[in-house]
Amino acid sequence: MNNILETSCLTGFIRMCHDGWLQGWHERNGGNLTYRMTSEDVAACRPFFDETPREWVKMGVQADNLAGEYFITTGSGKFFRNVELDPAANIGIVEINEAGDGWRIVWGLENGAKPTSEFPSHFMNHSVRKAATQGANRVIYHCHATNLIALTYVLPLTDRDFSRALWQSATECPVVFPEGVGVCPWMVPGGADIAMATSEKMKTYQAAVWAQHGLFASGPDFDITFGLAHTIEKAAEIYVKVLSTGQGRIRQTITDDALRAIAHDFGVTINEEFLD
Ligand code: 2HA
Ligand code: ZN
Repeated sequence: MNNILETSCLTGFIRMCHDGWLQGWHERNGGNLTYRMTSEDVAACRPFFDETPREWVKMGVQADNLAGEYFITTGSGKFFRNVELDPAANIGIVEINEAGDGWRIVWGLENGAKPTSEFPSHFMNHSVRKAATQGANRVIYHCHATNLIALTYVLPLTDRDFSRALWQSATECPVVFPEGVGVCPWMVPGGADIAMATSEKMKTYQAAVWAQHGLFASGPDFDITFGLAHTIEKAAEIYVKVLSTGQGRIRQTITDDALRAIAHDFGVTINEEFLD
């Protein structure tokens, strides 16, 4: 291999950034993506790492189970739209220190760029999802999914209300996220508080809604994570159309027993707390 951009981890990462841009979820510098690399990914990329890594930077959050890990991350203030055109300027690879509380850039993020402003949230979510999935989770994705954001103005901001509205809006939803989704109230982005609130939700859920802001989604690989975000946003779009065309009146929907029947036939455990 002659070029780090030919590695499967970077081609997959860049493709997902472009896919998100094509969906319209990444206006300006909106959204961010991180991927926890496997040891094979690190071995394939290491020959292309900078000769001298950059300075260690403390994060304000800490996780023992991520000490020594490597992440691919989008850059702070960078536009998803530009990632494919110039990966090394818009994304990079960071190494986490042995204390699990700091990062340093080992590749990319050229010209003084930094990891995403949401790196603390991504980091805490990686820690929680890594533990919850016995190491399977590797991707955390934040996007400004339009219809989902719209719903945070009209639905009660509870896990139950959002989970039910999404499940009822597309028959595949209870199969894709049978545990439901978490909802965080509006919070200032970029800091440790929103990181902690989101990671609390991600102990139970694969995805969390940020009121008046967007979606946090997790998964084992790029396809599953993007597919989860896509499924949630598609269901939100349907629900927005249902509310709009019916002027708020819903004539019929998927019943709770029908949701149970889907879960039964597809072999998933639906969160009974959210069913009547
Ligand atoms: O990267 O989306 O939440 C910009 C954002 C912050
Ligand atoms: Zn955002």
